[in-house]
Order: sequence, then C-alpha cells, then structure tokens
Amino acid sequence: MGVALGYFLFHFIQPLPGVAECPKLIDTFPNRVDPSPNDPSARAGYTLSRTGQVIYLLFDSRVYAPTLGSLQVRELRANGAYGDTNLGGLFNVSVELDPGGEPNMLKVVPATPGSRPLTERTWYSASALVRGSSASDCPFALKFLNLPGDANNDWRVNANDLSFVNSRIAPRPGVPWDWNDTIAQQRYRSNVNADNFVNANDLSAVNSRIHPLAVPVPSGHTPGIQK
Ligand SMILES: [Ca+2]
Ligand SMILES: [Ca+2]
Repeated sequence: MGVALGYFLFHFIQPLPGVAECPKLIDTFPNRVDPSPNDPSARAGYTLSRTGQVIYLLFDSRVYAPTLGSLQVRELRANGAYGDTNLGGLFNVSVELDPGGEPNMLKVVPATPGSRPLTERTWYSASALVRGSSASDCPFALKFLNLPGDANNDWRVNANDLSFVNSRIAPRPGVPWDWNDTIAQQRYRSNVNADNFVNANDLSAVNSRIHPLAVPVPSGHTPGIQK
C-alpha cells in the first residue's frame, strides 16, 4: 500500500515532460525604496537615483545573461512609442548572486566605466531575452526614469531629496547593501554620485539637479516591471 502510494506520488509530482519555467523579474534594487513616514510621497520603484546608471534585476530563479545583442534599452516616447536608437550595446550584463547567495540577479552596467549612456530626466525601457535553468528566450521588460538625485523616489528633485540624503549621511565608506534592509536601500539611493560614501558631495549632486516638477511618464506607458 505504502509502496503503491509512494509510486503514485512520485509520478504525480514530477514535472510534465517539456514544461519549462522562465525566470520571472520580481524586483529592481536601485529603484526600490520602501515608503516611510518621513517620505510620504515615495512611490514604489522606477527611478535611477544615482549617476552610475547601474541596474540590478532580481529574478525568482536561476537566470543567465542575455544573448549578446538581445538587450534593448530605448527611450520612451508618447503614445506608447519607443525611440529608434537602441542603447543596449552600451551596457554589459553579468549574473550576480542575490542576497540569498543564489545566481538569480543580473547587473546591467555601462560597458565603458564612468560613461553615462542614459540622459537624465528621461524615461527608458530595458528589455531582453534571458535563459533560465529549463527555458530559453524568456522575456522581461522594465520601464524606469533616470533621475539622479531623486533619492526619495517621487519623480522630482527638490528639498525633500536634500533632507533624505542629509539624514542618511554615512560616517564610514562601503555603503552596506542588503536587499531586505530598508536603511541600506535608502543609503544606496542617497549615494547619488555613486562612489562609496554618502556625504556632502551627494548633497551637492542633488543640489545641482533640482527639478521641482515631476518628470511625467510618456503617455501610453506603465512604469515599472512589465507583466
Ligand atoms: Ca524626489
Ligand atoms: Ca556618494
């Protein structure tokens, strides 16, 4: 009886032949900041707050870097349109360990160190086909705003960002980052000039980018991870 039941369960729980699972994009580290009582206007995700233009993409399972040339980075245009120029070739993509030590994360970084392929105050789409453990050609897409200085994530740069950064000045180098640590995330976003410190230079970086009006998402586009 027990053997028969075990035999039944063994076969019942096996994946069906040919069923492949795609890794699913679930989070983007630089864009993530949890709203706090001090930042009531902060909204979920969507801005690159640093000048470094590095995007971390967290997937729900093992992910491999996209096939060369499959990364597309394009400006968002009105009425759901995209810019003609694909900036994807200006970035390198590598697999990174997630906070749990699993190779479930991609790091998208400018191929030329220090270069800034993305224009500030501009909305972009990043998309590619990636491979998982059992599936290939798995699509993901993200729409985000490149707005260095927008530490509190409300699509504008103003005195609230100066306050945000000022209250997170770190006395020591090596900004800690822990995916689940809200303080670390906020420090990451506060490091506007993308060195290893949160200090007066970041306040200057914010101050030089004051833009009190929110940068609106072009019509026909929904910000964030595309479902
Ligand atoms: Ca802001
Ligand atoms: Ca800094």
